[in-house]
Amino acid sequence: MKIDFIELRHIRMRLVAPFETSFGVEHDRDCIILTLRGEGLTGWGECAAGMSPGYSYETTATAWHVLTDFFVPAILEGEITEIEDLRDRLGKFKGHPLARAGLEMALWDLFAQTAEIPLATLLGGDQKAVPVGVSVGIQKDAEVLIDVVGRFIDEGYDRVKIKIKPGRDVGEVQAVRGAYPDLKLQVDANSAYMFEDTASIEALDDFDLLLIEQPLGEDDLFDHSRLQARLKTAICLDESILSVRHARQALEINACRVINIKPGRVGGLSEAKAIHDLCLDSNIPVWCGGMLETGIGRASNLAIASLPGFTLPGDISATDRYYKEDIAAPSFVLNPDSTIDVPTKPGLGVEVLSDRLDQVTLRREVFKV
Ligand code: OSB
Ligand code: MG
Repeated sequence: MKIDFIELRHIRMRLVAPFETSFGVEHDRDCIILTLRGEGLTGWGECAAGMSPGYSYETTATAWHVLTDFFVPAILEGEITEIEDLRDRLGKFKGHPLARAGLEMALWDLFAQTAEIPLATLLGGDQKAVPVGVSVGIQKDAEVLIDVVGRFIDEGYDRVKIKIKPGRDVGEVQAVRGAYPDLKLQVDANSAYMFEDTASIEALDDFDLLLIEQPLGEDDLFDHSRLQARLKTAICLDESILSVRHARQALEINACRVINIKPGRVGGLSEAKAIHDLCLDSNIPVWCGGMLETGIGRASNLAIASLPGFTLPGDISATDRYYKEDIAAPSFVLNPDSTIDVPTKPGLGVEVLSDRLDQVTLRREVFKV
C-alpha cells in the first residue's frame, strides 16, 4: 500500500470529570489524531501522549516533533506491503512508543479495511464482548470516593480500580472495601512508591484486591520482584513494561503476576499482541489498560482486548464515563454484564465525526507525497 496523505491534529477534549492520579490532575485530555490515506481508504490513529510528562516522558509536543520530523517522512517513502514494514522503517529511531503506536494504529485500520474485516479479526481476536471495569481517580476524601464508586457500581461496572498515592492508600482501600465487600477491587499507584516505603503497600495485602498496579518506579523491575515476594496479592506492571523483552524479563524474575497491556505504551498493536502471546503461553493473565482515549483509541483497545488471553476486566469504560460528546460514533455503552461489545465493522469500526473533530482541533498539519 502506498500512503500518499498523512494529517496530524492536536486535539483537546474536556473530560466529564477531572481525573487525578499520583502524577497530577487532568481536566482536559490532549492527544494527537492521525489520518492516513492510501488506495482510496482512510485509516485513523490516536497517539495518547498527553499535556505533561506525568505518565510517560512523551507529551503531545514531543510526539508532534518526532512524528512530523522523523516518523511521517519515513512512512511516506515507497510502499508499505505489511504492518511489519513499519518496524523496519522506524527501527533506526529510539523510543517514543506513544508516537509510534498512533501511526501503527492507523496502518492497522487501513490493512483491516483493505481485507474488509474488523481490526479484532485481523489481530486474531474472537471475543464478541470484553469484560471491563472503571478507573477512578483520587477524590477529595474517602466519603466522596465511596460515593463515586457507588455510582459506577449502579451503572453496572463490576470491577473498580482506584488510584492511590502515599498518604492516600490504606484509608481509601479500607473505606471502599468496607462499603462494598464483594466488589472486584484493584489499585493503581502509577509508580508513586519507593521500595523503602512499601509498608503501606504491604498493608494493602489483606483487602482481597485483584491486583496492585505499578507500585514502584517504571525502571525498577528488580525491586518489584523483591516486593512481589512479600505479597499475597498479585503485582501488575503497567509503566515498567515497554516491550515483549521487558515482559519476559519481568516474568522470569517474578516481578509481577499480571500485566496491563496498553498498545500505546509498548509502541503499538504488534508489540501488544506479542506480549499477549507470551503471557498466554506463560499462563499470565492480562488486561487492556486505557489512557482516557477518544472513540478511535477505544475501538482499537476493544479490538486487542478481544484476544483470548485478556481474561481480566480492562480499563475500557463507556464513552459517557469520559466525554459528553466524542469525535467518533457510535458511542460505546456498557452491557448489563459489565462488558463492552467489540466493533464488528471493517477496520476500527467507528465513524469519525468531522465537524466534531474540527471543534476540538488546536493545530493541524498535512503531509503529502
Ligand atoms: O495508569 O492506567 C493508568 C489514564 C491515563 C494514564 C495512565 C492511566 C490511566 C488510567 C485511566 O488509569 C484508564 C482509562 O482510560 O479508563
Ligand atoms: Mg496504570
